[in-house]
Amino acid sequence: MTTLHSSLGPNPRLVRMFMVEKGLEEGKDFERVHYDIITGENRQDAEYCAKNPQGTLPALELDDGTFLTESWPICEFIEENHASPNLFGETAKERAEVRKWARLFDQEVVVPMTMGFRATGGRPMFEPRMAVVSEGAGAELAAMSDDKWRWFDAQLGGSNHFALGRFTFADLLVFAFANFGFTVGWKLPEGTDNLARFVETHNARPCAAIWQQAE
Ligand SMILES: N[C@@H](CCC(=O)N[C@@H](CS)C(=O)NCC(=O)O)C(=O)O
Repeated sequence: MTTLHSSLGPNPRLVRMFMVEKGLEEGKDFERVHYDIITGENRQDAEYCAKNPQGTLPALELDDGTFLTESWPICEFIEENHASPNLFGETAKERAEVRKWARLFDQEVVVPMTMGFRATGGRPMFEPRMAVVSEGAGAELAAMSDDKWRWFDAQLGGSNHFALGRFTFADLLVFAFANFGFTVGWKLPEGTDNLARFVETHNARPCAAIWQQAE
């Protein structure tokens, strides 16, 4: 059976949310193996690191032993094998639109937000495990990311979808990282009422339940 190597954190949860949206069930369609990233279990597991030299989670292990890493490409792999419901776009133009929003969010929000968190609130947890920037730089990155959340809020306007006028991977990515923020004490920045409505709306989706589950 396909195995999802998973842990605490937004990236494994993004993939798990994607699987829920696809109607894929844990125990039936895939099994999940959990790693305790707080104790560094993933990085101490030689077999895991041989298959994924980054040592990070998630990874998707296929029946033939293929080991896929990086959350977004894993989601695209799942999309190609489970066409319905479509989450990346039906045509080349649609896929370009969905990937545009996802790429913008990944670069402009996810990178500064996660680097900022690791250097500030998450510092005690991350400093012993990986290189983190100074607390001052972390605060600047967090502020840059909040500015971009505001930009995304303005782009969203009155819609609850970033692309194609329907729920896509771009929405899932934004929704997942908003939820990640909430779990670590972050709040949507002032002046992001559109995003607040977006989050409230998508909270009704079954995939939102992933954020209520203990690991
Ligand atoms: N770019 C990767 C990021 C993976 C990542 O940083 N995962 C975190 C969990 S959200 C992790 O493995 N942290 C533990 C560690 O780095 O030891 C992806 O999209 O999957």
